[in-house]
Amino acid sequence: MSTSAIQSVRFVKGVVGEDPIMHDGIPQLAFIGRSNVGKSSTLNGLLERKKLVKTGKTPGKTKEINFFEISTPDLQKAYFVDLPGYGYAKVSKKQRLELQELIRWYITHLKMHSALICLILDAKVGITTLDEEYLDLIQKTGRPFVLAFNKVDKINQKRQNELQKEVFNIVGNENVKIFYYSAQSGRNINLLREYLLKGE
Ligand SMILES: Nc1nc2c(ncn2[C@@H]2O[C@H](COP(=O)(O)OP(=O)(O)OP(=O)(O)O)[C@@H](O)[C@H]2O)c(=O)[nH]1
Ligand SMILES: [Mg+2]
Repeated sequence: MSTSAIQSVRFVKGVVGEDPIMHDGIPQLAFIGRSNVGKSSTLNGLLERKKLVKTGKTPGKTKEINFFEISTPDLQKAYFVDLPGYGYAKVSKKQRLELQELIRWYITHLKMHSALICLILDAKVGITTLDEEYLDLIQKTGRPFVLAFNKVDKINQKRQNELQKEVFNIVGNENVKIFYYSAQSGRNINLLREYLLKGE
């Protein structure tokens, strides 16, 4: 068995604001990204449980910040945190702003050393203006992050090379950690899992 195998997982709770779980000392791996980019599918892929987290064709599926507690042989306990997506056009402006506030609140309230943000991007769509805004916010907080392009089953190598250049232009840091994977086909999701769990 791989040393990064996840031994167990359980859903703990969904939060929509201040909650003790934010500060209980257990490290958080947070999945943030546009609505419909595949955050929940990524969690299922990483956990190797197809239907643990609800996913859907209609954007706006996830409405709360959902905490899943996992345990691995190396890392005692951690939370995988599935957030609602940003940028879903088909809800009211009020709802959209509320979700935006919730995501921003989460990012800015994370404890510095006990969190890693996984910003999920759509390999087909590329980095949108909204993605750039959240990336900017994440970078300003100084918290560690990785960029994870999902849905690579929809693109070719040429497009992947273009994305790489786009990232360097935007982030201006050659050391930024980037993943290209598919939650659907499972391609390269093991690389993302290894990194998130072991940092390598
Ligand atoms: N082609 C392809 N489709 C994918 C992939 N990952 C997810 N999808 C599809 O994208 C849609 C959205 O997936 P979700 O996992 O619900 O996305 P989400 O980011 O959690 O969406 P919200 O909760 O609404 O923000 C579903 O129809 C998935 O089947 C992938 O790697 N490739
Ligand atoms: Mg979701």
